[in-house]
Amino acid sequence: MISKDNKYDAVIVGAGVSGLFMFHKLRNMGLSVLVIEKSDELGGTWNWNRYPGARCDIPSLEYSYQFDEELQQEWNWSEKYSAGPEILEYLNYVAEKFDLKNYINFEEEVILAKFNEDSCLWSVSTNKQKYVAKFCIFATGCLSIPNKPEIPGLESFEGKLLHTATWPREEQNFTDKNVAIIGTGSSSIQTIPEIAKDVKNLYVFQRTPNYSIPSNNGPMDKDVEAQVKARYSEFRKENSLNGFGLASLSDEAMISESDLEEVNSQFEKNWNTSGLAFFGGYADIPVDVNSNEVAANFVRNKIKEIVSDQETAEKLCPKYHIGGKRLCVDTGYFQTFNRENVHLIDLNASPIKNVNSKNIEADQDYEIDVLILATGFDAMTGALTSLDILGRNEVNLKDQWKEGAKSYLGLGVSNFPNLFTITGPGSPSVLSNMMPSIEQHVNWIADCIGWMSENNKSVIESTKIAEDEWMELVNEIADMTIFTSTQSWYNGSNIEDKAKAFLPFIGVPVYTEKLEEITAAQYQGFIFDKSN
Ligand code: N01
Repeated sequence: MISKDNKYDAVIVGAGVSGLFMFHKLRNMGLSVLVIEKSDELGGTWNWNRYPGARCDIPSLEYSYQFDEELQQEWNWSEKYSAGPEILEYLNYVAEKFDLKNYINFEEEVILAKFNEDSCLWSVSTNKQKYVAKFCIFATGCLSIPNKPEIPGLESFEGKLLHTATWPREEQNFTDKNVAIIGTGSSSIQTIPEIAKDVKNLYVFQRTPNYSIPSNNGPMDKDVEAQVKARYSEFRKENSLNGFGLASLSDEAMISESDLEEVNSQFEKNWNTSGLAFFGGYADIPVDVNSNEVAANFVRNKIKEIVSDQETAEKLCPKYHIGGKRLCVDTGYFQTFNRENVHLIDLNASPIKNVNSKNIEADQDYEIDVLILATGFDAMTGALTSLDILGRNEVNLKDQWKEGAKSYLGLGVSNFPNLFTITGPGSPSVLSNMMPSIEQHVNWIADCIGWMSENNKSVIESTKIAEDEWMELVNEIADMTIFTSTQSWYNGSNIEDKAKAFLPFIGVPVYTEKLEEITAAQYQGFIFDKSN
């Protein structure tokens, strides 16, 4: 299948969850396909984010491929929430089972993709060679370009500098070390309890606190697993009908219509069982600020119950709407602040003045051996704007998106014919269970390419008008929720100079309905074989 003249029907960028399945689909259709992967290993997110405690906060039985019945029956997860290494093992198993690995060019980085308007082909240049392909598919993930903020003096630090999103493969020994961590998002919340066990001192530099729900993780309940496996496709279907595409806790119950005592006792149950699904525990938490405040307050009270020192507890209590920033799921995060070797530094009260060769200057000097940046990602667009993608008239995608990313369905972009993005901006992606959302996009792209072939179409492109209207809808829906009320990576606020635009489509079932309607109307909003 590897082409001798470097010409392919499709080039796929990235060998993570989406790239692997995309390759499998297109190869089964008889297309010649190449996958290009920057790393020397497959796995995407799960290959890069190897920090201690890395774990999927979506239950294992949901965070897995559903495209192959035999696969979903034969694979057994060891825990309710899988740890990063087990997910990586799973992805390698999938690659082995479906013979995917031999068609991936590892340690190769795409630096330029350019559409040729005469030939209607993409030329894809890497750090090693150049390829030509009819379709160029970006399977580069939503959270893959690390955010490395400007921190004064960081370059003069002489100790070990780590980033959670590019964690080294070798085990890090923190025994008796003084360690600082900057950032308190999901990655940090997962890694802090693990690192705190070994270090001499852990200094947590927090700018904004986060809401976090206990994972209540444990070994996989074999009865639950058997029940799910006995009706896996129905289970998946049911989940796809819930707003975030996840197994839901409740139906349509509203806090605004419920007795507060009952709500709090229900929250108590949810706190002990639910993880992320806590947010969907009542249908009005995402949309009604008063109901949201009831849920937020419940979590704040839990933090104050768990953390002994009330000054620290107060600092750990978020003030914004719950869910405004991505909700976190933890294993003993707040409890960790009861350890004597863990210290919380509130950057709002005392910002970092400077990082020196061996210390951080804030309210006082903190001598450190290791500095961990847990500062997140250039989310949703970073992987597409960190290289040059040139479409019609050599327009660069990063310039086209300067005022805010616009995409049609998160799948196609005007001026970029035959280019597809998997879980691109404007699709549920990060506000859904990524696994089924990825499969939905991969299936759609494969079907679309198949339809084009059957109907003698060679070039597909979304129209600007369809794209504009789609992004208006994305924002209209988001404005009905609490998601736009907070500065977050959902709207680009975490990256200096990035256009502030809310990018995920909220609501898996509505998205699916619209996608199906558009497809049934012969890909309404896309044009085929446009003359140049
Ligand atoms: O990144 P984040 P993350 N000075 O952006 C702080 C997914 N994920 O890697 O909020 C000081 O959430 C920043 O502060 P603020 C999940 O979707 C999934 O933790 O901007 N602090 C924030 O506290 C998640 O949401 C899993 O004020 C600075 C932190 O750094 C997403 O990845 C596991 C700063 C960044 O938090 C990202 O999570 C882990 C500065 N200059 C992650 N700049 C799963 O389980 C930034 N910060 C699947």
